[in-house]
Amino acid sequence: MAQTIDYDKIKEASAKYPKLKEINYTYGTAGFRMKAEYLESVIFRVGILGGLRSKKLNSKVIGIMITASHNPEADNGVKLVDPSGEMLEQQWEGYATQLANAQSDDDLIAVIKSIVSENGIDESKEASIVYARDTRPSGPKLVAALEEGIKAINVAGGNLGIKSTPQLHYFTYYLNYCEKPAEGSYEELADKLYYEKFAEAFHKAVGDNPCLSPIYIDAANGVGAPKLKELAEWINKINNNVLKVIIINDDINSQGKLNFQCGADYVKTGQKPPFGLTLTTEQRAASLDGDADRIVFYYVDENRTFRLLDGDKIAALAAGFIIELVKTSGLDINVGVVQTAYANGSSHAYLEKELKVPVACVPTGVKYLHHKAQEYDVGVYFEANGHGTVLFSPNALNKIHSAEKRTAEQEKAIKKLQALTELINQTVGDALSDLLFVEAILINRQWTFNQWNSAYTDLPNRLVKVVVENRQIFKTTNAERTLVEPKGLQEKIDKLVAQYKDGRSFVRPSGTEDVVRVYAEASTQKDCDELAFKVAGLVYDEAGGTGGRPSE
Ligand code: G16
Repeated sequence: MAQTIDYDKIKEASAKYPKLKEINYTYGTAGFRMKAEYLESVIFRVGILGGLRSKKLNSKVIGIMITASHNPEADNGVKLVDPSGEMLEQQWEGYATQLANAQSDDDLIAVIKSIVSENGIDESKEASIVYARDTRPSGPKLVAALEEGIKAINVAGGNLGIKSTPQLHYFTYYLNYCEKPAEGSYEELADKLYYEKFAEAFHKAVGDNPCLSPIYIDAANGVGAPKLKELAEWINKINNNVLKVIIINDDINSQGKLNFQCGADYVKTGQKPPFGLTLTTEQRAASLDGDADRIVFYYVDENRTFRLLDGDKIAALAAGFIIELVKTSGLDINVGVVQTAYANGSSHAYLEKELKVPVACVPTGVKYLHHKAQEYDVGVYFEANGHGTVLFSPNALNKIHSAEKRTAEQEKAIKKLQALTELINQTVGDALSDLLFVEAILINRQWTFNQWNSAYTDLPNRLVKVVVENRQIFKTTNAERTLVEPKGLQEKIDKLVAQYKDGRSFVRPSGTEDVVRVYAEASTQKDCDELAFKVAGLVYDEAGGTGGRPSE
């Protein structure tokens, strides 16, 4: 069927989804994200953009995910996924913003036409989109708007139903680059192929090593709960003794529970366990976020102190294990780590000085980390908030999968590396794949969380949110570590930081929430808290703070 764009049809359909006049939309850190009631017109238009992108890329399948991940339940959001399963190319983020802000239906048509002409898009190309949503109550209505957009541009759409964000990324990649899927609905296949792949890879990576104690998983009352349950069933179908997960905060049906007092963001920011979990010494636990693309681990040590094993610790564990395997295997492969400004100073020092691995720092957002990580043979990237993965370049994969004539020890290391390449979801950070990856390394090492944690000691750190009138006035440089605007504010922050031993602080506007984030670290928790709230107070006073002034 020829799929020429019918502009009258788009205009007619668009009349049902008028743009809200007062809102200026921005494609941010992870797509459009805000209160769900403002999103219908945006999501209708994202359906159209997905069709254009697919036509532009020679009919490759484009993914669209409706989620607001770690945000409160009342928010929602949408992002596009490129055919390789990676985030949308940045130039097209600009098109997304232009489309979302087109005021009238005529403006919308004009923007579509300009995208078509700038990109030399052949309107008659076939195009297809797959889409999914998380468990938010606003999801079905937004899916309906998306479907109208997809229909208006006359494109094939495959509804995957409720999925985790990484499942959507993986399935998009699978449809474009793997064998044609067997018969069956996409909704079922997207689960089956995902579970099968990661369950088998986990067994390979674990080998005959004994499993560890059970791990409590706080699923943030989100999509991770049913998906992890099913994944664990697949794993234990192969060998019943290898993974013991106890899932808590798994209520996806009661309103108001998603990410509320639980989940990876709550635990990382508050540095405390989620609601509903009391840990005894050495009991192991982890928290996912609302769409299961991040994970942080934690436990309580023998002094009853809460210990967080965040994205920095995951990066250290993964890089340490991979470097050791690469050395043993004798393969000529380089390893690098990518972090953001939120990486703890101690983790940076550990990676550079102890593991002697190059470390790059980029702005917040998986898209930045992912691209930087592609510069290494093996690029390990994790944001401190638990979002990340490991990328194996085609060169590394080739060496790992075709190595010949090796000693038994080298052979073993290569087999392990092979398994790891399959176990990690290389399309995007994935809480479930990361959980299996971490667990496999710990099983291989037979380490407790305490042993994992002992690699280095975090500098005390604190994250504070400040609500301001307009967060767009905050402009940063130097991988978000320095404020350029509002003018003069950085100098004032520097003066405060200089008063504290090992002090460091930076300020940046969030790309997913309507807040400015303040990060601080210092040699003691007291100093660090003091510094964080002094900087937050400064931001509040000098840059239009609203609501309450931040206080401890
Ligand atoms: C998203 C992004 C992450 C980012 C986080 C917070 O995560 O994918 O890369 O770290 O937002 O971003 P910001 O500080 O700009 O609000 P998620 O899990 O919410 O999709």
